[in-house]
Amino acid sequence: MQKANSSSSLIEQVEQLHTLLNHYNYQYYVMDEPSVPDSEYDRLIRELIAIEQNNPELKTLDSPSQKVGGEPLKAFSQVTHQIPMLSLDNVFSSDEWEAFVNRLHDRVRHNEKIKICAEPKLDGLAVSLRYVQGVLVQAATRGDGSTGENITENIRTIKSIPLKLKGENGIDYPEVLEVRGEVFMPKSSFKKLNDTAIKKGEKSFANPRNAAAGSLRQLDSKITAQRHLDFYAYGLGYVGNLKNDSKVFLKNSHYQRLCQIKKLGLPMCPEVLLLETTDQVQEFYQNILDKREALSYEIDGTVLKVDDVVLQEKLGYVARAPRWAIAYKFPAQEELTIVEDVEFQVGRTGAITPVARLKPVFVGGVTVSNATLHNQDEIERLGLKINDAVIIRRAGDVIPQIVSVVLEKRHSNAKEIVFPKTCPVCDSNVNRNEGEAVLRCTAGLFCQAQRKEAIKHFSSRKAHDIDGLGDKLVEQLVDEDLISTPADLFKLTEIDISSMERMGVKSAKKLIVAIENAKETTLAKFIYGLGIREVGEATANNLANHFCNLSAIQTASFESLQAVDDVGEIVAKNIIDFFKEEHNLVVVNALNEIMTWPNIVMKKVEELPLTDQTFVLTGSLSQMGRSEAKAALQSLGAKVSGSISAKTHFLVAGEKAGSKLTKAQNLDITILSEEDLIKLFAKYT
Ligand code: D41
Repeated sequence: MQKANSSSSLIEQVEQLHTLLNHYNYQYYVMDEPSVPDSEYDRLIRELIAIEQNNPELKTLDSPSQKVGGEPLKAFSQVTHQIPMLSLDNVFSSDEWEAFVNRLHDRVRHNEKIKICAEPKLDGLAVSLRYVQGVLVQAATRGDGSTGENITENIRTIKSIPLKLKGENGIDYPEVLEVRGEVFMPKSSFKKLNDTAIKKGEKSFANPRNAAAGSLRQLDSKITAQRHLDFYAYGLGYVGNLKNDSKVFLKNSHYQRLCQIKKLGLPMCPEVLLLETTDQVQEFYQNILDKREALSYEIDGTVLKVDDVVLQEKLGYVARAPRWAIAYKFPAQEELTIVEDVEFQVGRTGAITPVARLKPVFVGGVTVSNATLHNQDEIERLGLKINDAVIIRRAGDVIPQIVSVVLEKRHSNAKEIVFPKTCPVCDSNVNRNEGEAVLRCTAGLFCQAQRKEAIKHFSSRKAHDIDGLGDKLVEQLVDEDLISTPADLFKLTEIDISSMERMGVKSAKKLIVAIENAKETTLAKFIYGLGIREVGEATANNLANHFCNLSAIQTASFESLQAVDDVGEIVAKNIIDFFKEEHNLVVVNALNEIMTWPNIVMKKVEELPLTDQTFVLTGSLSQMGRSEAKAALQSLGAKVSGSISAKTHFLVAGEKAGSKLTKAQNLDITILSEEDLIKLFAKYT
């Protein structure tokens, strides 16, 4: 019915929001298969709430804004929560957090410090566990907050949830005790579950939360039992009839309550901390954010609770969320955006990579406008077309990925992605090697794009480290035909360089000096700098240590190459193919004339002091970079690995070393400080 003071377009907008949100809710809660990222859902619900606040007549009882969770599934019996399960409001920035704190102080006229119980926000499912006389009698999902589903049988399969509490009935715990917490699927179990599903050609889950939900909603608890779910308690529900004085159990500190629940045998998240003041929250938030990738379970923020239970009661509730608690969420790792175009980039080795140009979107803390699509197979897997709405994900330092296409948002302007028939840069033939997913330009250094990339690689920090030769300058120099191979760099004159855009005489002079200095190098850097496919720093080092001179590497047989550490059939073939190519030989020979490396016959690898010793580096080093330390170790014959195993001999632990340090300690691996490492270098060099 039309209201006098709401425009019909506003009513339409609200109706559209209802339809969309109800649909997304159904997908999320009933099907355990979200169709859009949480951030998109949050944006729409906030939009709806804002309209409702300004136009109360549009707020109906069945509005999605009035819902706490999902409708209960029909197949499980229903459970009415004796005390409703509340929801949490969100904040997304330090400003919003401070506004929350100010409201706390205003409301309670509390000028003293407010203690905060700080918890990670687990990305799982809220459940309520009911213990009567210490025995687990019922477990329910949150459902809509008042009524949930009876999932007792499924919960019983979770190993960390005790079927019987520790301690004595009526003394250590009350007659009736409801514990609330989050059921979640550890990252490792999630990965295993999805890997198996993919192998069997079955559908995989979008994230550990959906996998946990899907596993808890199994009507057959045998399936749940195979899913390896876990649980952390975060609060209490109904508590009744303690024989002595119920206050004995109910300490007035939320944190201490959690500790007490833990004593009864229920797990509590080890990251939970009691903070003395609200000022410490920002630091907690940052620490948890830094640890996020290393944690064994998925989290999407922190939950901050007024610790004092008396104060909690004074603060009370708004709608169905407490005023004394808030979720301070991390920036979303998944967002919705549009693929505006797909372009093809040619890399150093000729690989033609499709790159999606995105409508810029803020995700995982940065603005993203490109995402690699890897290859044709990936595009087919996604079923992607130009102009599609996609979910983009950026987690930690990982490059942004397109997770999926939101098919229900596809319009008639969706366009097929057409792969180029020839190289998009030089128009030469392209081919796709058998067994490989990538398309390659066959022109090698004759292709302008490959030339540019080869020169950038040659002058990069880990190769010849030519300071002042940025990517843009390389591109200009190649475009102006002043250089076409790395060897040409050494023919450049001050005049050539200073004639480039944004290049003064001073920087040209500096660059000439840097190029001159780059002539002095090591064999390992030289090999690395050639940019042979799949020959990275470590392999280049191994090749240099093994063969000791360039011509030995150039003429090595397929078999003798494979005698080198890290070199298998593929890398050996890449090396041979590289040196077979006439245009590469011209460059290598020219460079061989120009470059100098200590011409002493290098020591054979068996004679190096750290041969056969495996090192792992972790934490930050203050006196040198990690890659510098790695290269120095490798030059002494050591192997440097990325992960700790029983085969590791030494762990070099810098500042803020984390899980690797703990693991190394557990395995009794020798731990070296940065100082120890420097002493080691001093001893051998
Ligand atoms: O880790 C969580 N997901 C979490 C959820 C937590 N650590 N604490 C929570 N505390 C509450 C209150 C303050 C209402 C007892 C929660 C939730 N609620 C919650 N989970 C799902 C909806 C609400």
